[in-house]
Amino acid sequence: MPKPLLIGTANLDKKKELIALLAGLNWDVKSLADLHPVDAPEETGSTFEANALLKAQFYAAHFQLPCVADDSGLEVDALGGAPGVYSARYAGPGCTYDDNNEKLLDELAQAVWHERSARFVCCAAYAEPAGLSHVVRGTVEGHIATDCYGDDGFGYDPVFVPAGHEQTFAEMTATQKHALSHRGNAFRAMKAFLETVQ
Ligand code: ITT
Repeated sequence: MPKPLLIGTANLDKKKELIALLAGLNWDVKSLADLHPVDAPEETGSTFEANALLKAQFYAAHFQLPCVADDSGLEVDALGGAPGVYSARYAGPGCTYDDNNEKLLDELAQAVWHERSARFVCCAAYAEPAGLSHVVRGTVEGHIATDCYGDDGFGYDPVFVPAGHEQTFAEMTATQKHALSHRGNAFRAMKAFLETVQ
């Protein structure tokens, strides 16, 4: 009988990616939509690791289920690593993905290609109600495009061109993105860990 594993994210775009990335595991994968509603915890950490662990531990304790969560975002070198852990709310409270991309493109308006280097980071955390936890990090290097391109994916995908490619993540299929992405890298490592604690 597979053990239950909760995906602890309130972001439906991330949830869709995590379900795809965790496919094939011998765990009974559940999302927050399968359980009673709960407010997301405040992300008070200053690192992706701390926030990923905080979310996994919060949902694991609240639902008394083993849980995986991710904290992720975009680090732009010319902006000193911003938006970083503030990626979701870069353009202010209640902002949309489009607001964030518009702000980012404005900030980089004067930057030429080699000044537009950036990376996506994803820290994935696993936590059990009894206390066992495990955190892994995945990254993907790339550049910020000069405009938005493509309709797939979410968040900053229309402005992120992974290194060695000419299309943004939003111009790629989900399968192509997962093969390269920060979340793909983090959750391939997490999947290997989950196979050992089943
Ligand atoms: P949860 O905390 O409930 O998981 P969230 O959206 O608040 O949802 P984060 O705090 O980790 O999650 O913020 C991640 C933000 O970083 C996300 O809202 C996007 O703006 C951006 N981001 C992360 N991964 C991305 C990806 O694969 N493609 C594009 N943007 C991404």
